[in-house]
Amino acid sequence: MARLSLLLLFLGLATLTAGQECTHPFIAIGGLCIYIDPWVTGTMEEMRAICKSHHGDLLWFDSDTDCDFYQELLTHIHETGINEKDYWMGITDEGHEGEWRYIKTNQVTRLGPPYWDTGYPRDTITYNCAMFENSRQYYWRDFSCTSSLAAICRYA
Ligand SMILES: [Ca+2]
Repeated sequence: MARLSLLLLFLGLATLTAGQECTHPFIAIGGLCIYIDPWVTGTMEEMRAICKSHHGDLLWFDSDTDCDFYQELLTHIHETGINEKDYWMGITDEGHEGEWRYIKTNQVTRLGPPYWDTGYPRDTITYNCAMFENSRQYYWRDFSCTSSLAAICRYA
């Protein structure tokens, strides 16, 4: 009987993990809870405030070597037809020029492929915020933080 209960417990946990629940307006993408509104745009700071008002933050990755989430995010963006926009993510080198860190975790991001576009980020204090650019097939580039873009929020 104890063995059966244990089995049921394991099955229950497995179901919970597979059918990940996200709080509105977040939806499950690649194992994370993500919120994207392509019609709301603002500076990186403004968009971060919007993410935070939904108990999230601008997108950060847990591991630079795990491309699965990135792949599923891009598939979602293309399949839902919101692939004509550029999006902020939570990466900056503001205050530590040349060292790009996730705002949420303060972890240093890896440079080069598979995320950053060739030649980016550049060596300038004019561009201190990172974005996914539609015209670069959503490879990352550095950009002026005061530009007006949509954002990808992740539940925090
Ligand atoms: Ca910079």
